[in-house]
Amino acid sequence: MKTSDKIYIAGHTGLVGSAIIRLLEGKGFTNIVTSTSSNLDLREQNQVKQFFKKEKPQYVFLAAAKVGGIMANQTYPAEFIYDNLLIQSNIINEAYHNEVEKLLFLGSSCIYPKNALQPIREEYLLSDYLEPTNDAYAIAKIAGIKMCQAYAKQYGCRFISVMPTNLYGPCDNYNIQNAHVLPALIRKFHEAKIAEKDNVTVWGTGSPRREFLHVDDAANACFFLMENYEHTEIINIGLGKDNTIAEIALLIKEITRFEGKLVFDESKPDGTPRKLLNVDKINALGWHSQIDLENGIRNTYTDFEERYDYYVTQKERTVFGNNNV
Ligand code: GFB
Repeated sequence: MKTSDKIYIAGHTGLVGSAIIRLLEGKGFTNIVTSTSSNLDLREQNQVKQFFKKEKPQYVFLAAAKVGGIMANQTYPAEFIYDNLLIQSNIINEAYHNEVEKLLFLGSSCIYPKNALQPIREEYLLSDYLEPTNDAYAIAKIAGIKMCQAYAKQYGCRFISVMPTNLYGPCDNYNIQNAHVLPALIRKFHEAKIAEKDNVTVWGTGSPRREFLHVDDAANACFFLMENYEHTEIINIGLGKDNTIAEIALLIKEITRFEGKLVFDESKPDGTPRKLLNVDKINALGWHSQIDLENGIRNTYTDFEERYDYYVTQKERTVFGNNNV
């Protein structure tokens, strides 16, 4: 990509989209196109058609999706499947009709089977049953992958699909009911410290294992793959290490300097027992993550403290522009 190329970031206000914009601007890209959801509803076919016809982007990062944590996925499966199928189908189809040079579609590690062998290799896709708490979202993302592959096969489109692990960082969703675990716990511990509470509730048993990648690393990987990856097979993005939720909670407790106890609420779902991606494929191409978990969470907590009022007053952000895959 040249710095003058026209690049559309779908989902630019979300976790991933905003990180891609920070990265591109830092590299001197000057022709970035975005549109807010009040000006362009990506679920509306005709609006997306008009937008592509007018803007004619050369490259597309498809980071727009309806996303949320385990409870949001479990509570709103209809919205997760309907909105995501529409958003991605409209963008992928218009990218084809408007001769976009290359498109990168962001999937999610929840596309893999619930009981997949660990670390999860790309070829385990569709080899077994999905985790039921997020199967509607996962099916939508799998449809997006298959759509990119079908357009590549039938029309020769350069549409690639990348599968990031659980992400965190600036511009996340901090709405406790709908958020992913990391932002939810940052907010819970921070507010418990301020209110001098003696405990914080962590959902589930604390035993599930998750891999967390800082979103600036994920954005960096997306840029790298846009430049260096030409295959239709999916490719994982992760750092290759995981932790239990209890370990993550203890780390956040330490970083936020909360002095009380953790209480595990086992009435809340654990979700899939383990999600650790095999990242041999992207590592072999020459990309490696740069931000370790502790520094990444410290940086995220500093951003959260500095922009606390913004994060807690913002409208509920499950519709992405807010991608946290
Ligand atoms: O991040 P999370 O909501 O999503 O939850 P998943 C991860 C784990 O953290 C689960 C536990 O075992 C939760 O029970 N947990 C503990 C909490 N305390 C909390 C809390 O306060 N809030 C939340 N949210 N969890 C999502 C999928 O699965 O991962 C999405 O539902 C997407 O589709 C995303 O793929 C990356 O990792 O379980």
